[in-house]
Amino acid sequence: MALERTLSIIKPDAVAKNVIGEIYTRFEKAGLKVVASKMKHLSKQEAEGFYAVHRERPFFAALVEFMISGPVVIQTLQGENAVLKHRDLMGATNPKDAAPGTIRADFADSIDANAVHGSDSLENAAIEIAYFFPATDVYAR
Ligand code: RTP
Ligand code: MG
Repeated sequence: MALERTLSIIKPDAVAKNVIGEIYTRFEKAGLKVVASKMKHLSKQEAEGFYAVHRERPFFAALVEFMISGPVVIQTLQGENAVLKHRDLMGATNPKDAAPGTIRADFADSIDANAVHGSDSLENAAIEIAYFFPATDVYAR
């Protein structure tokens, strides 16, 4: 087991549904600690930069428009196997395929409005954490 950090975003749909606390509780109950946190209404440039890996995909424009449709809550989570543990809590990208009890099964409406983002690898987690948080804003706990 390895102590890891991962980047999590509560997307505009879940913020609008007023379930920030319920989602944080799931992280905490799973042993993930919030070590950095902020609410932010992303600019188009910030959202495009964050999802740059998807820029050639057909859903890119819709994804960016959705991500800037309202404020998001961005956090760094720390814990044993944090990257995979967080992905397991999130559930499948399409909520129709998400296992019962996962965040997307419970709070997501569609593959576009799917409640949360999570880093998909340790390597991407480091890049994504640095994208939103200077090292001085991440707190060892
Ligand atoms: P995320 O990056 O948001 O954590 O989601 P993910 O890894 O489960 O999915 P990814 O393949 O990275 O796609 C990023 C986001 O793009 C939207 N998407 N739409 N219409 C489509 O076929 C489609 N595929 C992906 C989703 O909102 C997904 O979360
Ligand atoms: Mg992804």
